[in-house]
Amino acid sequence: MSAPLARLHQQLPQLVLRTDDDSRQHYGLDWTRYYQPAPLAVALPATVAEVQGIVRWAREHRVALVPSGGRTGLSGGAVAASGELVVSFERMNRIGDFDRVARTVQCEAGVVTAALQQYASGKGLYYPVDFASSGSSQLGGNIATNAGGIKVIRYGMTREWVAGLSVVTGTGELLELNRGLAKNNTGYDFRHLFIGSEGTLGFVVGACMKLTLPPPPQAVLLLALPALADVMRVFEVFREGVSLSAYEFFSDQALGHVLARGQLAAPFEVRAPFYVLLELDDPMHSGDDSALKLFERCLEQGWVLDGVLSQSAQQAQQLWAYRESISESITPYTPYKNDIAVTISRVPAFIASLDALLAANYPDFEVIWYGHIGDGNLHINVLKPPALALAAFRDACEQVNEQVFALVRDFGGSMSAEHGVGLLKRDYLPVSRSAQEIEMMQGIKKVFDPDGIMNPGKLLP
Ligand code: 2HG
Ligand code: ZN
Repeated sequence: MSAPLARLHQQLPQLVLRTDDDSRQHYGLDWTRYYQPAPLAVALPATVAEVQGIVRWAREHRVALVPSGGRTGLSGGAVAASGELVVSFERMNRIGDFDRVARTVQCEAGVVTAALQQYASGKGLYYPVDFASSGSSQLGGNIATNAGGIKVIRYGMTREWVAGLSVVTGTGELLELNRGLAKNNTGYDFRHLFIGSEGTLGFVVGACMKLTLPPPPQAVLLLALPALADVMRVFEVFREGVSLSAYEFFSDQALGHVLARGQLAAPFEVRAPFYVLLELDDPMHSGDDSALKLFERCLEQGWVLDGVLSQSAQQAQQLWAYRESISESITPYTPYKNDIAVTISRVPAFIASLDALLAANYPDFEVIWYGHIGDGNLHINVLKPPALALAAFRDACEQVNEQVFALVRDFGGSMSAEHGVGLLKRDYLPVSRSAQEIEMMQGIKKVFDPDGIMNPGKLLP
């Protein structure tokens, strides 16, 4: 054990510290497959006081700290590749202090998203932020990255659900931000500054999360579409007539990879170039047949080739599986990921230009399209040909990025809609934020983290 680590152990004898290779590998990496983990060690605090002790020790010894939640991030925000101390929140996973009247509950940072969903459901309530990684992602990470997911169209991002935030800053200070209040107009709301800050200002140690009433039973409508342009035509039709809780799309190539795993049968007899998945209030339950009428209208227009409406909650889940398994099913191809967004009204023009650009620039690579298109958010995954070295592949993709991001900029879009910036997209921050903004961000970081020990190298160029 190095001298600083021995000192940490001396100062916090109860703190669980791991220095073995397996732990350093495991906790030093998230789902981004572009880095080699190389942390100094892993600390697993059980209390806020231990987190504060770690930060004070890190200041004294100038050791960089990397927060670690479920490590399901896709931009390298939780990667420790440069001798940092990883601080895992998995032992801080208590849910308590439920307030039925305020509809809030206090959670520690390491609470798994699905555990909060289950807790809410046990109270007859609902926590709506949801994604394929809900079973392993943790609230602290969701908050630090302002995670989005599949129901943003109705419920917004994680930011909307944080009524109070407990953070330990880079000086070891504990801040209790907003304390669950619905109204609190007392100046700068630091809570929102920490949400999405990717651990660069301080660590989220706890949060007062909002809950809501469960929606009526939801049904899933999966539609097969003849062309990319129809994705938004169909959206506009349904948007006018029903309340959507999800509007997702994916290409036939994406479906092909899901089906290749052999766990799901094809949803339609004939394959189509694109599919959209809509989640809406179940017409069989509400007796409202608007969704079926809208479906017929799209069919008559030729914008839809076929469709299936779930007849049970179980079938709805099966239909969701086509969309939710895409990311995992292409993981073996070490995809290069872009997660971009434009304003919803500009999506049709944007996807037409992007389609032409990708077709011209990636003649030899398979490009997989999918995403939360009802939020204007596209996940573009370029698959690595098995014979190509990772570094050469990444270089090739980054060259194309220049043009992709020029287009994003022209459309006033975001270069990272929901996956955050981390290490992977750090150098592209100027695509979405002005030089003045970035300078101000750096100034803000200095206020909360004067020694630059909180997740250094992430987010800010
Ligand atoms: C999803 O929407 C996730 O499935 C992952 O955000 C996206 O792997 C991706 O590109
Ligand atoms: Zn997504």
